[in-house]
Amino acid sequence: MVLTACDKANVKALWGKVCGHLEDYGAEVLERMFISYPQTKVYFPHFDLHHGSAQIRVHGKKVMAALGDAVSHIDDIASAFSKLSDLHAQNLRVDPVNFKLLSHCFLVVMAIHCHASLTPEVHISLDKFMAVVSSVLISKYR
Ligand code: HNI
Repeated sequence: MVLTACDKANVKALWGKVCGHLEDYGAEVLERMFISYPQTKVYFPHFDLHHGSAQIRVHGKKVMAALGDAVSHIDDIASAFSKLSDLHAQNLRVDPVNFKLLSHCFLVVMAIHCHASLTPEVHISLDKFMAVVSSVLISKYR
């Protein structure tokens, strides 16, 4: 998956609308994932997963901040995410299918809160961006 200059510009522009709401949007992404795809909950046995959970908010913010990092380093996401890739592959051992589920929930949240910005072109750029981020995070599994 290769992001074009246009994809990068689209993702950066959208991120400008997201970065003030990392905790709210991040928590919503996770909550939607846990409700729509309950199998994802197995990785969080140590979390309170009820609506409004402080742990979900804290973790949602971390995930969104990491995505912001990827936006800032969009030309070299692999280096920026090196440690995070190690963590997901070697410690957390999250099955790769789950990245598609999280990415989908992320797109849903963007569609709800940034609907005016989420043109079909921006939607596709964001989808590609999440595919690149996910491929980096699962790149160290072998
Ligand atoms: Ni993920 C921890 C980012 C997908 C399960 N994850 C993190 C952290 C970040 C992060 C940041 C905190 C690291 C630290 O504390 O040093 N995760 C991301 C990103 C994606 C992603 C950017 C995809 C876009 N993670 C997933 C998926 C799952 C997942 C799909 C499982 C369904 N992540 C975890 C778990 C932790 C985690 C579990 C540890 C949580 C904790 O605090 O114990």
